[in-house]
Amino acid sequence: MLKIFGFPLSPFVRKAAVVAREKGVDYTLVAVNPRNPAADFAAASPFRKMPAIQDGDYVLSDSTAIAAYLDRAHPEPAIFPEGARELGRAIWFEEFADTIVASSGGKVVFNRFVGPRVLGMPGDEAAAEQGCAELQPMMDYLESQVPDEGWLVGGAYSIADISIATILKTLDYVGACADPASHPKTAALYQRVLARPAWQVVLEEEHKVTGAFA
Ligand SMILES: N[C@@H](CCC(=O)N[C@@H](CS)C(=O)NCC(=O)O)C(=O)O
Repeated sequence: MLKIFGFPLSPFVRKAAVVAREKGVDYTLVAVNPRNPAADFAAASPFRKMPAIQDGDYVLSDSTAIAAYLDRAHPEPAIFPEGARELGRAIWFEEFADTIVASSGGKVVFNRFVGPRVLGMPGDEAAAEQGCAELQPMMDYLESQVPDEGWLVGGAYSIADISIATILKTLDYVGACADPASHPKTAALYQRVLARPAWQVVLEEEHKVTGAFA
């Protein structure tokens, strides 16, 4: 069975898990400690980043690489769009979520949740505040891009929706998610994504783990 190495609070680990579930691929989530990596995790992730996967004799790290691998290995349902313009735009939203939003959001999540609740170390509130301020124009941009209904790119659910929803879910742990009052289209898209059956399964498994730190 496919192994996904990681901790479910991570937006990137959740992305890999959701892509697998959307495709009906069964997997085991294997908890990791990047500071003291087990041999199988270290072999799959050369720089100790999560997620990584082990699929038989094949190993791979990075959520974007894993999503692309799973999409090609299990083509139905496709999560990367076919058309050139749609593919480009879907990957843009994935990169926007993974690099731009995650960079600022990480300051909030680390200092208000991971540090104090998971690692037992005090958070840096000034850094968290800075992250919150940086997030505002990103949320405004997102709100300008989300359609009134349906999905972000080309009318079909894709890696774009998955990537945006997974970073919003992690931000939700610190209440830094899209405010329905000020970003209603983003908030509605987020709820549409979370209502999908694959997400429901992933989130139920996740809350069993993260509930211990709530
Ligand atoms: N671009 C990578 C980012 C992976 C990443 O930074 N993961 C974080 C968790 S959210 C991690 O492994 N942090 C542990 C560490 O850096 O030691 C991806 O999409 O998988």
